[in-house]
Amino acid sequence: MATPSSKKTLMTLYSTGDCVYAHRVRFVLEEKAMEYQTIDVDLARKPEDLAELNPYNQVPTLVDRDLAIYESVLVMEYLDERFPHPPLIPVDPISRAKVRLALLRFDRDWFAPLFQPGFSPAQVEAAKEVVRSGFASLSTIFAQQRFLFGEEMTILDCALAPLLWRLPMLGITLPAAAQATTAYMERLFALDSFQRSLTSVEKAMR
Ligand SMILES: N[C@@H](CCC(=O)N[C@@H](CS)C(=O)NCC(=O)O)C(=O)O
Repeated sequence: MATPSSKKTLMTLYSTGDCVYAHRVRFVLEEKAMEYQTIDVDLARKPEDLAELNPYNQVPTLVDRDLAIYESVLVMEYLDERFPHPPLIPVDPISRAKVRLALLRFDRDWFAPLFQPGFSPAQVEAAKEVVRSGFASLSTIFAQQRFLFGEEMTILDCALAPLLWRLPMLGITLPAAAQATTAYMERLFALDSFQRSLTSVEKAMR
């Protein structure tokens, strides 16, 4: 019989059905085969405790026992350290630094203009072209290796997959020559963990 002390406390993810950043975290949680519960936040009427847990009052916010952690990249890193299998961050310092720098660049140059407020329509259009040509030039990498950082999946792939999923919604079409990127994208989408990460809103995006 379960005693109070043996009861498992599920992690709680504050998420929305369409948030590209929360999608990253859902993907990592599924890749790690974690059990968790989701609080589906209505951003127009946020639950009061969200601001207590996260001073920025945003999703994704993950609560793991006494810890509330936010910022999708920090949450992905925390999950990888707390649940090391399968590993999603390389072990050597130089590779780790490279992965972190790439995440920073993708967030600033690709995600921010497309998913953050404060950008003009012209900046958004310019960012779409940057993303389209960026994924096209990554084709040379995907022609040689299965994932962005090598043969194993990393948090870089977990960060990019939700953007790739949203390309049709954003009106971004990959050029025909970017076949290897398209194959990479299909490989990610075919993963059980990715399929499980999708909310009903996201399922309807494609
Ligand atoms: N840099 C943050 C961005 C999170 C973010 O922008 N979340 C949006 C939803 S996709 C949000 O909570 N917006 C409501 C608000 O800022 O008040 C991350 O990577 O987690």
